[in-house]
Amino acid sequence: MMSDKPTLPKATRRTFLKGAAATGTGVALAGAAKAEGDPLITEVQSWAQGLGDGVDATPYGLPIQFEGDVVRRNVEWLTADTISSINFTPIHALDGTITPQGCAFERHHSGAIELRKEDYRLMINGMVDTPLVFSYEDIERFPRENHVYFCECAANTGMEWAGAQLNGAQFTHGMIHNMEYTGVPLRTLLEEAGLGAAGDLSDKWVYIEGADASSNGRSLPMEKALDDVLVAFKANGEALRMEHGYPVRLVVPGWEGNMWVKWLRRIEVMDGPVESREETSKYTDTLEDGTSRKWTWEMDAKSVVTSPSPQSPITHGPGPMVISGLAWSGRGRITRVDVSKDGGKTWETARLAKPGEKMALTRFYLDTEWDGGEMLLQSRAMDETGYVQPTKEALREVRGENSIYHNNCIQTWWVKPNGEAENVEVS
Ligand SMILES: Nc1nc2c(c(=O)[nH]1)N[C@H]1C(S)=C(S)[C@@H](COP(=O)(O)O)O[C@H]1N2
Ligand SMILES: [Mo]
Repeated sequence: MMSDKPTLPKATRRTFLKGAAATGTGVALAGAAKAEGDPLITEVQSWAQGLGDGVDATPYGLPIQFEGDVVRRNVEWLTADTISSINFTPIHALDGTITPQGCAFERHHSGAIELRKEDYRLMINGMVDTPLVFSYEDIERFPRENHVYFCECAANTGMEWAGAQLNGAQFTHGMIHNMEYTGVPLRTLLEEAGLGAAGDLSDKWVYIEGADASSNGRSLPMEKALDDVLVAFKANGEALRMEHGYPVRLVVPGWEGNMWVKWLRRIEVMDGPVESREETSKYTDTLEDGTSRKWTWEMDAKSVVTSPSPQSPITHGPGPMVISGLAWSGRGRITRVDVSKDGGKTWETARLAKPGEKMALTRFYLDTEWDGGEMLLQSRAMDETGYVQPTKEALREVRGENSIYHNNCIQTWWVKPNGEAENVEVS
């Protein structure tokens, strides 16, 4: 991140200017502070006059104290207590795409449980040739895979249906995280138990339960179970955190977070869905006419500008600036993201930091100039199926305002001349 304080060393500065000319953003104005009269340049600082911490000061490191406000946060009035509740990833302060586990949102129905690997058991039963029980160690002996996927709670952005409500990308869009999972394909374990007894697999289901009191039971069509679902035990290289399902959770790429059963305990092969609480009274969408949609598993393409945003105002004045955000789709790759500064009247195509990956977060940037005026900032994602993220108005026309889940509308931030931003609705 460019600060407006230090003067860049000559060589760096020249390369930098060349780069700036190439992208045509005229970044030459940024970083124009003077060395003269700046004690941070002219005087030897305290940190250069003594020794720093030894290597074992923090055997498992935490972020430096100055980043101490980049934490998960909950919204107290949303739920009666913190046991059956949710908190939000500080997406306004992160960059790149990988969410560190320590600040990845949590959603529990009966609290996060402490389950030792030694006490861990996974049962596969029902219409299988041989019902099996795996220990943690057993699972680690099957061939494993690594994949990066986003997990989005279906309730993400759910508070915004009726109007702009929560003031910050963390709260409007922070029920999402994106990690690199290590795990065994669910297919492998089902095949180990043998699916001959299930006969024709095209109309079969699996019912998935967690070991916590809520169990969070969900039915999953066999087709998905045999496709890309993972029985995961590592995230971002290390063991799952307790709050994310240690020691083993289900990873259901592109599908609503509720199906990502944590503390995975039992998988039953069945000839139909269970229609449990979590897939009937919850995680269904009531439409205008009072009927409800069910089995809305896939997360539609969505995006949000993470900076600037209400918790991440512009602090540097007019001139070069980076607008940044995240885009994702439960149906595959993000192919393009457009950014509007005028509430959707005109659009510019953003730069994707990397080509979109299937069912994973994609980082976008718009390297641009700020004239110091107001902006109505929006982003609009497109995925490989040709789907375009809808406006709030368009979504309401189809879905009405009774919904909680699956709100993937275009978000607007009103950026003011003083650099502050506010959650507003323009369509
Ligand atoms: N066993 C169990 N699994 C669960 C839940 C739960 O309460 N218990 N919550 C679900 C919901 S609603 C979501 S959105 C995701 C959240 O995963 P996270 O807490 O790792 O962010 O886990 C799902 N899996
Ligand atoms: Mo959820």
